[in-house]
Amino acid sequence: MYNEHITFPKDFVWGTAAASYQIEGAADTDGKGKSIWDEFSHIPGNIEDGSTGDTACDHYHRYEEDIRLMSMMGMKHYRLSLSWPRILPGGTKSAGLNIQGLDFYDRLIDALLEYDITPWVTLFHWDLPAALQREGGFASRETIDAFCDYTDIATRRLGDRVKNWMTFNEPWVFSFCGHFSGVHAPGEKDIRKTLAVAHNILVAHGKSMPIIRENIPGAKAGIVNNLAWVESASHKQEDADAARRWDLAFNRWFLDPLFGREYPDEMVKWYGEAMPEIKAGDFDLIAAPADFMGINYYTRRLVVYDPNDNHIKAKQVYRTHILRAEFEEWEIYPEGLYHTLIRMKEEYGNIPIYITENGTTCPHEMISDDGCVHDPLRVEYLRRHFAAVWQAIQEGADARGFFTWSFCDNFEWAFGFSKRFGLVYIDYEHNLRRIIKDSGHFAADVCNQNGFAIT
Ligand code: IFM
Repeated sequence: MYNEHITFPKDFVWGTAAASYQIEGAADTDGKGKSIWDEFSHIPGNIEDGSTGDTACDHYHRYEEDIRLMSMMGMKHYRLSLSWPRILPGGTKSAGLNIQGLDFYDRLIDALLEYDITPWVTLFHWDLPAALQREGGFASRETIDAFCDYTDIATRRLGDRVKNWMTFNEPWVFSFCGHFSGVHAPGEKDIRKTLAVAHNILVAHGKSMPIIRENIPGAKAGIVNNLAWVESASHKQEDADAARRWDLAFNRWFLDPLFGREYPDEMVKWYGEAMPEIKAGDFDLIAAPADFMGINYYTRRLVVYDPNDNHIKAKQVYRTHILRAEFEEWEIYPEGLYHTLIRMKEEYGNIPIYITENGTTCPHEMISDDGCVHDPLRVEYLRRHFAAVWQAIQEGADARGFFTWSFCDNFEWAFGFSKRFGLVYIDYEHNLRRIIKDSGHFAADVCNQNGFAIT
């Protein structure tokens, strides 16, 4: 038996992450406007367990307790998102600013800093003001301007204390799940709109980057993409082609234009008539230089050809013998994170990367008789993904930080509260009390030691 310690580079950033609609609650409090998720979650049938984010973890009122917990765990960084309609209830500057909303984020940021926790702020984690959706949402180019105004307001107010900014979280999920499969807000099913939304989000990202930089000298800014490692499930040519299309549509559709390469030709031809309007100069805007990219990585996609699929004629397959998390049959495949980081190094200029999300649900999580929450699968999942990042760093990938998803259990979108991703358990039955899970203690140890022992 040997005992070795994996040590991460000095200054490696360890933290946890969460998002406004998933944890804040206070849906109608202190002047907040409605978001598309407030409306979507209230439509019967949209959320698996019939829940809404009206109260969620009540972080709006319990943020101090949450930050104390983070601090007790030794977490030094926290990735949060702002709720756009809490700040601009009608979506636009002209519809009016809600000072109380900004005041909340002021208090939140101050409390983090008091506990020596560095805030990393995402401007858009899907809770678009409902008023903007009524005008076409991100399918309309006017929303790009509204986003820039919102960016300006948020960065002016918080920029003296927040230096790390992310424009959008997971453009793929927002555009495709919200506008193609319709399982997320706003619940549309239209490929033209989907591609327009994806394009306009990228343009909004590019247009807002200089605003962030102008308002905050020394700011670090970037976008967060959810990347999957895609492989063909067989050696058959049709499966290999399907896997290539999956990679193009899921990963490269976003990465290529962000890195100045426009959209991949093969997919442009594939989408044909459904392609969005691209204005002169859009690609230059999208490729605005970024300080880093956030990567949310959860699993590998094993893909086969599927003639019935109405998008790219491809579908994901699941193998039964491999280690998997319960959630959506997500395979536990840390090698995919390693490969993704190496790919960013080799194909996308080795931009500094932060793993802005990684984590898992576990089946049958509960409070044990000893009052603790034992989640060995999550501990194992995290250990393997931390190790994958470490390995990629040894091989030259510029990975600089890791935010575990999520700080606490929360509203998991269309699954409601039925899926738990937290390092901290939320007891929804008993006053939302918080209990640090075994995985929370493990992540805390890794953060405090900047690594862990492998035995
Ligand atoms: O909870 C989500 C998060 O909001 C975005 N990335 C994936 C997580 C788990 O599904």
